[in-house]
Formats: sequence, C-alpha cells, structure tokens
Amino acid sequence: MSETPKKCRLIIVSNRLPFTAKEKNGELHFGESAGGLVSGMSSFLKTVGTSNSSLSEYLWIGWPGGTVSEKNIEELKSIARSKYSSYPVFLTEEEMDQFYLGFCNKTIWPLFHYFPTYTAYQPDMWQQYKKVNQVFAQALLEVVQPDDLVWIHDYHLLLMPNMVKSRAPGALIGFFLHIPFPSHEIFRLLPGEWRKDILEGLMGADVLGFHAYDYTQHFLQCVVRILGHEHNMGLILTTDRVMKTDTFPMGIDVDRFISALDDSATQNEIKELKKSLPGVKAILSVDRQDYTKGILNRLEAFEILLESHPEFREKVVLLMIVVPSRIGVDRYDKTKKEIEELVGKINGKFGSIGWTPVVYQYKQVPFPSLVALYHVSDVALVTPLRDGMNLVAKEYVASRVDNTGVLVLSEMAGAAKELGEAIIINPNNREEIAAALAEAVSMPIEEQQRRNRMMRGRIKRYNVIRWANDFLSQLLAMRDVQNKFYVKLLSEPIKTSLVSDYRKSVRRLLFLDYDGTLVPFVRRPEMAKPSDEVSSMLRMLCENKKNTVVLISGRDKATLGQWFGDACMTLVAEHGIWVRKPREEWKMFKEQSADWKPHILPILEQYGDRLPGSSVEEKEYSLVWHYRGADPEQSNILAHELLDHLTNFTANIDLQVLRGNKVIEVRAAGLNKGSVGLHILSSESFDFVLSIGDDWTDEDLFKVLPESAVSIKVGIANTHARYTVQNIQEVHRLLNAFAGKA
Ligand code: GDG
Repeated sequence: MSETPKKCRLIIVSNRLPFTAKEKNGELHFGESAGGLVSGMSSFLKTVGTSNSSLSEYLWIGWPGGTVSEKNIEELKSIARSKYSSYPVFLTEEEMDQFYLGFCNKTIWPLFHYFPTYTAYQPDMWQQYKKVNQVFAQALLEVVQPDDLVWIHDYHLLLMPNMVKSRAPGALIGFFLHIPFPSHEIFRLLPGEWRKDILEGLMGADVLGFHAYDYTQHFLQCVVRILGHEHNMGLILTTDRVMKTDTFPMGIDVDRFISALDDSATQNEIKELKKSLPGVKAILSVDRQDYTKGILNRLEAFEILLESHPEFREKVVLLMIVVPSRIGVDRYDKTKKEIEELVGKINGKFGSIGWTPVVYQYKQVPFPSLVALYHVSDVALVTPLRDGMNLVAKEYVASRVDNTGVLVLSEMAGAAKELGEAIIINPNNREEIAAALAEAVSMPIEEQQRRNRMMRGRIKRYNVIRWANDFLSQLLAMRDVQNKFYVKLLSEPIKTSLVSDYRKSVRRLLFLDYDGTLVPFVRRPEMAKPSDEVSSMLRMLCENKKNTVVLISGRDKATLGQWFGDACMTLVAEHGIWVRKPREEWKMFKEQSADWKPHILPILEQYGDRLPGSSVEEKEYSLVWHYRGADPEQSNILAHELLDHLTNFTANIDLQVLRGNKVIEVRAAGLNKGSVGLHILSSESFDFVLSIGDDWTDEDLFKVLPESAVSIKVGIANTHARYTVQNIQEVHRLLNAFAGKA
C-alpha cells in the first residue's frame, strides 16, 4: 500500500494581517482588512485542511495595523491565533510609517514601477527597511517548524528570505512579488550595496515567483549582472545553494464574483445604478489612488473622446471610483488634487443639467457595490502606466456572466499578457485610449461575447486557487531538486572519518586545484596570489613527510613557479602539459607541438578586441580566451559564437576546444588533468588519495581516480566527485584539519 504524503503547515508572511487590531481607550478593537492579496489568499486558504489539500493548516504572520501596549499583547496574540490563525508582528505605528511610507513607498514602489524621478534614495529609510525586515524574520523564526512551508509576499519584505535562510537553512521558503521587477537599467539606479542586498535577500528563497515572464527575466538579468550567477531555465546554482525563479500569473476567485451577483445587496445596488444611468453607456474606472494607475491619462483620454466625438456627449458616463491609499505620501496627495481638478474641468466643460460626464467617488466601496458596478458597466477602462498584474481587469471579465462588456486594457499591466482579446492600448497615448473607447462603446454584442468567452475561459481555469497550488507545489518539489544536488555534500561525520583515515595513512597523495579551490576567482587572474593563510596551510601539508602534494592547475608554469617555486610540492601547469617535481626542473609530460598556435591566436584576439573586458592568454602549448571581466550577457553570446567558430576550424586538427569557467581554452587533444594524475598515482603506492577541485578540468581527474580515492568538488553541481563542499572556506577547514589545525 502506498504511503499518503505527510501534510504540512503553511506559513504566510505579508506586511499586513488579514484583520486589523487597534487600541481605543486601552481596549483592543478588531476589524477586517481588505485588499487584493487578502481576498485572493482567503479564497485559497478555505481549501487548506480539506482532503484534497497537501496542507494541514496555516498561520498568517504580519502587522495587525496599530500600536499595541504591553498589557494587551498576550490578549492580541491569543485572539489572533484562535480567531484568525495569525501571529502578529509587533511594531508601533510610527515605526511602521517610517517603513511603509518610507523605503517601501518612496523608493521601491516608484522605482519598480519605472518612476525613477519619484524615487528617494535616503540611507535612513534603507536602515529602517532593513530593521523592519529583521523584525519580521525574527517573528517567523519564533514559530517556524522544520516541515513548514513558508510563503512570503511582496515588496515590503524583499530582504527577509535571506535573513530567514541564513538562520534556518532547513526551512522551505517561497517568495512572491506582486509588483513588477524592473529591468537592469532601472534596478541599477539603486546604490550598489542596496541592490546587492535586495538580490541576495530574494535569493534566500527556494522558489521566487513573479506575475509575468518579463519580470522573471529582469530579475535573472540583474542576478547575472550584479551577483554574477548564471541560470539554467530559471534554476540558479550558487556555490552553496540551488534556488528557482518562475512565472505564476495570479488569478482571482471567479466564483466569488459570480455568486455575489445573486446576493440581494448586489441586486439592490444594480437596480439603483441602472436607475441612475438611463440611456447612457457606463464606462467604469476603479483603482487605488496611485500615480502608477494612470488615472489622469484616463481622464484626459475621456476628455479627448468627448471633444473629438460630440455624438457621445450625453450618451456616456465615466464612473470613476478612486480608493484612498497611502495618505501622507506627498506624491499621492498631489495626484489626488490633480485628479479632482481635472474631473471638475471636464464636468464644467461638457456637463449639462441632466448629465454629469464623470461621476467621481473618492472612497472604498463595499464588495456588493463593486460587483454591481462591474455588472452594469458597458466598458471597463484600465489604463495603468505600470502594474504588476491588475486584478480589476480580471474581476470585470469574470463578473460578465453573459459575456458582454468591453475591457480596454493597458499593455503595461501584467494582466495584458493573459487578456489579449481586450482592446489593448498604450496608456501614454491619450488619443489611442480615446479611439479605443469609441471602439468599445460601439462594439457589436457578438464581438464582445466572442472576446469575453475566451478570456473568461482562461480566467476560470487559472484561478487564484490554481495559482497558489502551482506555486506551492513547485516549492514542495524543490526539496527533491535540491536533494539531487545536496546529496553529495560533505557532512560533519564524513569529514571526521576522512580526517581519521588521513591520520591513519602513511603514504598520501593530495591533488589540489588552485583557482576556485584554494583561492577565490578575481577579475584579473594575476591578482589571485596565495594569501599568507593559504601559503602556510600548504607549507604544513608539504612538510609532512607522509604527504605528496600536487598543485594541479591550468595556469602557466611561470606563474606557478613564481608563487610556489620554493615549496616542496609537485606543480602541474597548463592542465597537465608541464610537471615539476620538488627542486627539479619543469618537464613536459608528453611531447607537444605549438605549430597550431599562429593559426588560432588571431581568432581569439579578434574576440578579445570585440568584447571589452575579455583578454587572451598565451601559454606555451595552449591558448585561452578569458571573459570573467566582460559584460555577462554579451560574453555568453560571443562565447557560443567563438566555440562554433573554433570547432569548425579545428575539425581536422588534433586540438581540443574546451569551455570552462568564464574561459575558452584551446590545446592539444588527449592530455588533461586525468592523464597526468593517473601517471603520478601509478608512480608509487599510496594508501590515501584525495583530489579537490572546482572546475570542469578537475572532472577529468575525478573520473579516472580509483574508487578508494576521495574526490571533492567545490560548489554544488552535477559532478563525478564523491563529495561536494559549498565553498573555499570548507576546503580550508578540511585541509587545516588534516594539518592538525582544525
Ligand atoms: C497589487 C499590484 C497586483 C479596489 N477598489 C475596491 C476594491 N478593490 C480591490 C479590487 C482588487 C484589488 O482591490 C486591487 O488589486 P489590483 O491588482 O488592481 O491592484 P493593487 O492594489 O495595486 O495590487 C497589482 C496585485 O497586487 C495582486 O498581486 O495585481 O499589480 O499593484 O481585488 O477588487 N474592493 C472593494 N472596494 C473597492 O472600492 N471592495
């Protein structure tokens, strides 16, 4: 009988909890808190604990919406737990304001929505942002248990995944960003330390989700350019971790909108609305009051429509709901004023006794009224200048149960990727919006239905429950993906037994690669000189008479001779072409010819000239094109091109062309670290053989070593080595333990 998979608990973390708790006269008062995330997640959370769900229960962590005094903390915690399955994060209103109205909404929000001129770069705001992220991380650490799934939401908590991962490495963490992730050109406007911390913060997640493919690509582009990590189909392997990025367009709870239409409250609203709109077509506009939503552009476009199409006067009404938001941020207060002035201007210019062109309401309307508005409006006008997704567009389409109605939608909203049958407009072009409105109000019913049928089908299929399940199943699947990579990790017990085997042995052979194994990579290879720590560690290993230490590298013999000439170890240069035993001269391992070099060198030099930051290294019997210092995206394209070029060129010559870690190397075929390593191994009888390396060239050696040998790859990857370690520091720890300095 197959075993039923164990259910786990879900922990959601977001800035705000799904309820508010405020103190009045020393007493706690509870209320509901609204918003797209809360309503979307609430629909999904109803499925938690049911027989179809892989989740047993959930806990929601966030700020409850007010300052709570010491004496009420326990009561709040207890009600939060029992009534709302929540765990509150305690911050005062003042701290929250500095955070939310500061870095969140004066830096991240404008910049990520492509408003660099509205963006503030204030160090004190950044400090507060870091501090609040720490407070949230701490709250999570107080409750998280080993098998929990953690799902952190949105731009307020960009640093949190890494803060949690570094203190609870076993926790499975998902992160979803509800706003756009901007292109590198925009993201790089942040000061260096901030952008690095933000990317590293996000990379602490095991799965990182975005609404749209473009945002995922932008993030990956920033990661490669700023942190230098490449990806493979969204999977990023750093030396010590594997994480994944993917696109999950958020859906809505379609049934909630459909069934709300049957409620008497909604029906009454519909009746009232219809009465107030006799013989006119209604155009609906609903958003939070935010400069990203393009409310002004929308009004200007409506003005152009009335100007250029007098036949629509007295025949159309713009129902404009603007929901108060982020009051206290200057930019928002200013936008509100501008909207109200323009509404006044349009109504003054075109209005008549029986007709108000723009019916403007600055308030949050109750849910039944919202559904009624969706139902009676002939057109929904959604024109954000940037929007992560935009749920209003989806909700309008969902509420049109007879498939009538026209959606005019900005191409800058994530939703436009899924709702291609809408009339798609560029929100910066008022004339285009006005033309779209004219088309919308005149569109034949059959055409409206044809378009909506397709969109509704899609929205129903990929609803909010499917969205959340998709995200969480990918998160759960990450355990297996990571295990494949982590299975070889050198654990403490294995390390202890290796050290014990080492101490018991009497003839030891140690193959050590240099760059990326003993010292980190640097931009210019000549700068990777051994540190005092590395030199003294090598000296201690060499001075032990039981050890034969072989430094086996791709470097040229001049550099190795200069750095390690005095050490009593064997040096192998150019990946096995040259060998130098202690206190002897360099000898060629196998006779080589360099006749081919003049033919290949100009090709590499041409690529060196084409790609700034790349360079050509000429060794005696090999040539290398290095591109670590070059633009990562351009260099990837050119590296492919060069590989192609060289592979064709060398088809009939006995050469090998190898792509390594930011290098392409050309050298004679049939010689590698494996062949020279085996030769040294067979020269004596050893009872302890170890090989450590980080690169593809070390795989040649790992592959051919006998089973009794210990091979260790630095960095997580698919490898022939028996074990992996996560970084250079671990190599140092192991070698120091051998040398008795653990
Ligand atoms: C962020 C991203 C992304 C609006 N007015 C009223 C009301 N609403 C509800 C709507 C909708 C939600 O609020 C707004 O969601 P949006 O997606 O349109 O926009 P943001 O608030 O900016 O949300 C956005 C979203 O996160 C989800 O990831 O799509 O891009 O910016 O559900 O129905 N609800 C009620 N009265 C109103 O007056 N009851």
